[in-house]
Amino acid sequence: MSEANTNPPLLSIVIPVYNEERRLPASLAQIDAFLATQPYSAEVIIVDNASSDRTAEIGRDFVHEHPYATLLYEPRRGKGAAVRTGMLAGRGQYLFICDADLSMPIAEVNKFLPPALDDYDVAIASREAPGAVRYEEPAYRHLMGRIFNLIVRLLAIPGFQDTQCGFKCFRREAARDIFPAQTINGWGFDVEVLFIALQRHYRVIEVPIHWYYRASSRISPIRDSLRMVREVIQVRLNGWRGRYNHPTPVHEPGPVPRT
Ligand SMILES: Nc1nc2c(ncn2[C@@H]2O[C@H](COP(=O)(O)OP(=O)(O)OP(=O)(O)O)[C@@H](O)[C@H]2O)c(=O)[nH]1
Ligand SMILES: [Mg+2]
Repeated sequence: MSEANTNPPLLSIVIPVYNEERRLPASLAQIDAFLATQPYSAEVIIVDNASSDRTAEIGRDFVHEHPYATLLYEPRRGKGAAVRTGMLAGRGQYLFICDADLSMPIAEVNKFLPPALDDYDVAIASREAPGAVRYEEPAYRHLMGRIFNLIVRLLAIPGFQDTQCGFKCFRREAARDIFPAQTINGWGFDVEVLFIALQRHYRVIEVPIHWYYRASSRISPIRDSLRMVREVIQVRLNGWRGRYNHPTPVHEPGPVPRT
């Protein structure tokens, strides 16, 4: 890595974090070791909202020791809110959403970058596309994911087998057009940003990855699943009402203006 502080980097890695004191230190260490071996420049943006454990402190310490890293605080709750803030703050040519659990090994990020991949606007990691491998996932979690995907395909986005994986790469121009129009702050934001991307005719592709299940205490299977279905319905209604039809000016920070 070089000159990450002066010139815009090639890659921004955006990590939403909520109560990640157990997983974050190892993940940041792995990302740091990986980036040190890569020829391109990169930055890391950690976005916390109201973690009640030592997450913010861990982030602060890391940022102190690594000039290419930034810690942001997002007052609105939810993964979607944190991701939007990070994606709009990133300076990279490619902006990569990255779950703190690194259930996709970070080295796979190169599958989303030139020279491996270039001809796209949005590339989403897929655990279902041909070539993908899932390790250690309990059958009930896979089943829940398949049912949710069916709902997503019926109601909002036909044609994508996995919209929910926490690793997605956006070309800068696409990110700066799509994320200001995002209205959903919860888990359903993935469906919304893909819906907006497709409506605006961006090239969205699936990238098969190797994915390791990591148990999470953040998702409540029943409550969050119902909320996510409501959010998918909201995306469908927003689409019908034309809410995503017009470009939304970037207003940072503060509430996202509605179209
Ligand atoms: N900032 C922020 N991050 C969040 C919030 N909720 C979840 N996250 C982050 O979103 C990422 C994904 O969360 P996980 O708990 O791994 O959920 P998941 O990957 O969908 O579910 P699993 O398959 O069980 O791992 C992690 O980096 C979390 O820290 C939130 O409210 N705010
Ligand atoms: Mg996870």
